[in-house]
Amino acid sequence: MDDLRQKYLGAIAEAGDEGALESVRLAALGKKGEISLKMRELGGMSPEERQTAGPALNALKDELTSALAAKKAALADAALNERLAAEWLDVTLPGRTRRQGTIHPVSQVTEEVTAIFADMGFAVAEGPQIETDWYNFDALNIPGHHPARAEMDTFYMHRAEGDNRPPHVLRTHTSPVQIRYMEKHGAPCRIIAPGRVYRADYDQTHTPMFHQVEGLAIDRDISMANLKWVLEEFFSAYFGTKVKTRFRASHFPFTEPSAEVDIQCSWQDGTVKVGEGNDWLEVLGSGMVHPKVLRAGGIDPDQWQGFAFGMGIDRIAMLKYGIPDLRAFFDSDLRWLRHYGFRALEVPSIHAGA
Ligand code: 2NM
Repeated sequence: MDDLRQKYLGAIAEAGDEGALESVRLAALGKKGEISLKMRELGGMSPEERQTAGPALNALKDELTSALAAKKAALADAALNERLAAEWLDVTLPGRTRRQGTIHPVSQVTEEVTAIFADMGFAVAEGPQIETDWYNFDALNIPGHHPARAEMDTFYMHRAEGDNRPPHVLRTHTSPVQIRYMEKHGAPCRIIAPGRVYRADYDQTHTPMFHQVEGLAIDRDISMANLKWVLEEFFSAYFGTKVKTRFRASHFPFTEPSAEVDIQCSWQDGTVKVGEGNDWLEVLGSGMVHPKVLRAGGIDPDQWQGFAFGMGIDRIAMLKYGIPDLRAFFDSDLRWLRHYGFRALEVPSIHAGA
């Protein structure tokens, strides 16, 4: 009995992991374990023998069971300590910072323009960038022979032979958005339509994709005077200083009369400053919406009239933020984006001025 005791207590002490410990348990106390077999032999003993062997075997079984449990707990403790040491984590370490992206000047300026016109009661309208030639041209009183319709200015969508849907183009202005808005909502209306437009043109000052914002205000008695006030209010808010405008007679198919609008500026050492000086900078086209255009939008020109205007977002972004090269806008150069981009959610500091 003592040999058995020594043998299994020794084996338990030596077991290095739970698997080894379980083997020891099975060898001693399992169904075919040495001690279990010995207990089965009790039945064949004389009562006297059984009286001493029985309690002794039971006591040994209890002792080994306790020793196994104690060792199992000790092994689990050791395993946990090992894990805690290996998975040690310094929660005081600073986080790994990831460089934040920036808001593109075009997005920033679109937001600024939208906010200013929203204050004057203009809603924002949007529409598809791929348009039918009816929405992009015919509805705007641009006839088939007009130069703006020539292949060289307009991107036409490819058409498979036998496709007899009307020709589709990449919109060359956001005016089709205004036609769709008139059709859907009727008069009166006051909207701006900012967005991407496309023209087959690429040089120092033109990119084949650029951004426009157009405005449209229709009511019973809207006039050029309202247009002039709205534009001066807009430019003054946008540039943060009183800006005078100059209207020059012009011509567009979709407006009559039409005017090109200049803003007051100064030229000094090759840089422009808006809102001061005696020079003028052309920034905008505008006019009273042509009766044919109103009719194309489903609005009765004998009942309603209104103004419309269009300007380049990229252009006014360059002017306000001193960005010299238009083509860099669309190069996705990270150094340029970090330099001219705006930080998202930037909290104004007390130094930034309210
Ligand atoms: C310009 C110049 C003048 C214009 C016209 C319209 C519409 F759809 F209402 F007829 N939207 N925008 C317009 C008028 C655009 O851009 C230089």
